[in-house]
Amino acid sequence: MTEFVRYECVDAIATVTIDRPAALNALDNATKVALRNALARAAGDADVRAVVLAGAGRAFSVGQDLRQHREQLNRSAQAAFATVAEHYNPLVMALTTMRKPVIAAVNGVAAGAGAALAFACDFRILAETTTLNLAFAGIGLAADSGASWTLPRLVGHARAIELLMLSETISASQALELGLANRIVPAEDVATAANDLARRLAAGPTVAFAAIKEALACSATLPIASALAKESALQLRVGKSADHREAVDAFLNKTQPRFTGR
Ligand code: T3D
Repeated sequence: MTEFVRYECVDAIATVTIDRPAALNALDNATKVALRNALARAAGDADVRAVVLAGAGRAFSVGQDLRQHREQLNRSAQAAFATVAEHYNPLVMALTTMRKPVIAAVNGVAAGAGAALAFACDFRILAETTTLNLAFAGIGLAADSGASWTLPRLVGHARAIELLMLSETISASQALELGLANRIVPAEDVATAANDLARRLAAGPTVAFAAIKEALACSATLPIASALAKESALQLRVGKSADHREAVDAFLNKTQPRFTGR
């Protein structure tokens, strides 16, 4: 828990909440560092088996804090853009390589790096009132925070280029149609829906989930033979897990498996 990011852990679910509601959870450096630390904490805690990323107040996050950005830009572009390597890249790596499922509870507007953080999660639950805007080109920038990697995977190249170049605001229902949202719910139900999904995932085969993420992350850029070799190596790793034995025994005994995440 810090001034700008809350960390709560209940029943194997870590909830990380960006908590600058007065600034629509704009990401200044202090917030980015706190977020990076919170995600590292969730990643490093073997008892955490699912993570929820949320925003406090009416926004998920409006991305880079443009007030701080202007101050830094006034010093030098070097100073302003150091944050990409120092903060945004580690944040996206933490989410995409987290060895447990991560759910974005998108309670409200998500823009720029805020939207990109949601895209780096494994699931996105959107409030039906949420809007998304890639925003980068709107302020004369290219994509960062992994948007050039996640977006085409989620929606394909043609839609990705449209979303990035036109910077148009899209509604939650458009996001659902495009494949950017897994589901949309009334605003007051976002936290519950995210928590319900997290509870279900936290009771699942965590080692297998980590391998599914790893396989999908590299499959798009591998030739089929290499993708098959990767699947086979991962399957061997997962095959040694206690959860695999438990599930096979449970199936053959006609009982329900009790996954422990190991
Ligand atoms: O080195 C680097 O920094 C590169 C990294 C870049 C990563 C990025 O994220 S780039 C993209 C940055 N984000 C944006 O460009 C989004 C800017 N915001 C907006 O376009 C709109 O605010 C929204 C579409 C997100 C929401 O619109 P709306 O009508 O709901 O709210 P609003 O009235 O525009 O904003 C409310 C307040 O939040 C307002 O402050 P005020 O007037 O009440 O004092 C506004 O200035 C402030 N705000 C919104 N976004 C930001 C922000 N303040 C600082 N930074 C923001 N990103």
